[in-house]
Amino acid sequence: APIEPSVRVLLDPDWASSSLVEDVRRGLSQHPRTLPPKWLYDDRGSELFDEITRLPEYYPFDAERSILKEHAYEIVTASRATTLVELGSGTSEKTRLLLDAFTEAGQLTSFSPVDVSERTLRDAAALIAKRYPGVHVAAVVGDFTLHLAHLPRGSRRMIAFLGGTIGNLYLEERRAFLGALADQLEPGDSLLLGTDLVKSADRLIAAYDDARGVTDAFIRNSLVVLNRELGADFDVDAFSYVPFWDPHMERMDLRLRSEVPQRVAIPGADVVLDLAVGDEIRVEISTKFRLSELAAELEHAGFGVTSVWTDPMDEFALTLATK
Ligand code: AVJ
Repeated sequence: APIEPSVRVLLDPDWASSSLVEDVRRGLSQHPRTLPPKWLYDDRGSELFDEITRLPEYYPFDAERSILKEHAYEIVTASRATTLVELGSGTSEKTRLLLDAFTEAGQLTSFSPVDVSERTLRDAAALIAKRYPGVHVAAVVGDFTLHLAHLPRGSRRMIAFLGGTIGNLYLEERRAFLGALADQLEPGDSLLLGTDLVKSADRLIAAYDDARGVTDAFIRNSLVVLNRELGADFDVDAFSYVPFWDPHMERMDLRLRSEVPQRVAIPGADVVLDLAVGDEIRVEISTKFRLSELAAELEHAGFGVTSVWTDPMDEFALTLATK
């Protein structure tokens, strides 16, 4: 029988509500009004994101998978890791390509997926424990921006941060995150970082404004989360979804725009929001990268770039950086 995965919960039961209140209060007082994207992943949001990854327009998922299909063995052997830690692991679907390569190389003793979504994490951990009976699965329910100091120890770790999720962080957050991560790692540990690359605005906009409106529903679900968690009274249909490419910051900027003058009460955060027609709330950014700048950023944080792999169309990159 497979060894049961262990699940360590670092988020206290109140975390979701207290940190949501703070995030909402702080974010909505900024210009533009901003909601932090981690709140997009409630059960419904996780489902919608899963659907996004299967959209024909959403190229990053397939591009990253094609890199892993082609190069996973090279990646794991280059890392020489025996412990794999995955940040923001979600369903860990693509991670199986890494786990298969680790198995083939006979290299892996333990796997730790880290995610804020406990439900998704428990399901993923159970599946993986079953499929890789020789690997010790130690899942962590945690926020990778807060809990880096509690990353599982282990001899020679590879920290995988896939999917382009780092693109969700604002510049200062990204610097702080990479610096804090580097500080936690021992010499020989490595980071496998997935980043989406700068490309034509048309291609980008299509990926974030899909024909079936799945991304619209995903972004709009942020208001449903506030209604449920904070007793807010957002009229979800009184907004339109406005995704655009910001050429200066080189990032997609995904917003909801008020279509009517409205007052929204968010009692759980003690906030009242007065919105005029055209007022916007930014729900998510998705930064796109250039490889030379990314390497400089990683080096500045304390990493050395070992190798970079891209897909055949050079749309997405996986960078292995070593401490
Ligand atoms: C999961 C953060 C990588 O930025 O492309 C997809 C999230 N948002 N469509 C991304 C997302 C809208 C996605 N990441």
